[in-house]
Amino acid sequence: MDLSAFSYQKFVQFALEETQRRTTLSPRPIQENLKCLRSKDGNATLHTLSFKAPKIRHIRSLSIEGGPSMQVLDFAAFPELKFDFPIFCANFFTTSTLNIIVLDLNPLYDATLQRDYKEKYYRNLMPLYQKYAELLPWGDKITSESLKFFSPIVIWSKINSTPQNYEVLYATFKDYFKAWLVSMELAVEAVNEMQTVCNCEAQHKYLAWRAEKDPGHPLLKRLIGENLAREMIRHFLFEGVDSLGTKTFLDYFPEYHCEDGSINQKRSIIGKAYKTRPWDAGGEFIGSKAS
Ligand code: BLA
Repeated sequence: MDLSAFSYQKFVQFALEETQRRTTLSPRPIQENLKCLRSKDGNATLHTLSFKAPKIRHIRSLSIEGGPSMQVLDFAAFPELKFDFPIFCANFFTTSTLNIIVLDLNPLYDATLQRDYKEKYYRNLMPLYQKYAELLPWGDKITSESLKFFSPIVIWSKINSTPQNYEVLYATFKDYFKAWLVSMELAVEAVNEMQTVCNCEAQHKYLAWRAEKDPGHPLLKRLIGENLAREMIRHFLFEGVDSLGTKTFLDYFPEYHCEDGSINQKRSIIGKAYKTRPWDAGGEFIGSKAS
C-alpha cells in the first residue's frame, strides 16, 4: 500500500478534539529544536504536540510522516500524579506492507498482581477488547518485560497495511481513547500523600523503562541522529524521567546490570514468550507457563 495519502494526523486530531470537548487543554512548551523536524535523509518529517489539562499531566504526540513507505504514531497521555487511572498508549509503526500495533490503557500498577486495580479500571472494558479481537489478532511472541506494562485489554498486533485495516485501526483507536477519557473523568483524587507518592513512582518506573528500552529508539536515532533522539526521548516523549524521581533505570530493573556497571543493551533479558494472548475473556491472566 502506498502510504502517501495515509496519515495518523486524523487520529491525533480526533483525540485532541475529544479531550477538548470534555475538559480544557492547554499547550505545554516544546523545546524549539524538537518542534518540527526533518530526518537527516530528508525523507521524513516529525511532528510533535504537547498539552496538559486538569487531571492530565501530559498528553503528547509524535507522528512521523515518511512518504509512501513509512508512517509512525507515538501518542501517550499521562495522569496527574494525584490520580491512578491508566496511561493511554498508542504506538503504530507502519510500512507499506506491515503495521506493528500497540494500543492500550497501560496500567500504573501491575494488573495481574494488583487485582483491585484490575477490577477498578479493566473489568468493565473487557468487551471493548472482544470487539476487535478478530480483526486485530495477537501479534505473536512478545518480550516478557513489555508484557508487564500491558493491561488485559491490550491490542498487540501485526497486520497488513491495507485501507481496510487503516479504518479498523482508526475505529479501535477512537474507542480506546474514549474509554480512557471515561476512566479519567471517573477517577477520584488520592486521599493521602502516600498514594500520590506511589503513583509518582509508578509513572517514573514506566518512563524509565520506555526511555531506555522502547523498540522505536534505534530508528529514531537513525532518522534524526543520536543527540536529537536522546533529547526527544528524555525531554519530550518520556518527559518526567529526569524529574519525577531520582531512581535510575538499573534501580528499577537490576537484571539489566552489566559487570562494568553499564546497562545491558539487550531489550529483553527474559526473552520472548506468549505466542497467544495470555489473558482470558474475563481478563484473568492465564500465561504463567510462557509458551
Ligand atoms: C516494534 N514496538 C515494537 C514492538 C513493540 C512495540 C512491543 C514489537 C517488538 C518487541 O517485541 O519488542 C511497542 N513495547 C512497545 C510499547 C511498550 C513496549 C508501546 O514495551 C510500552 C510499554 N515505534 C514507535 C516509534 C518508532 C517505532 C516512535 O513508537 C520509530 C521511530 C518503531 N517499533 C518500531 C519498530 C519496530 C517496533 C521499527 C520493529 C523493530 C523491532 O522489533 O525491533
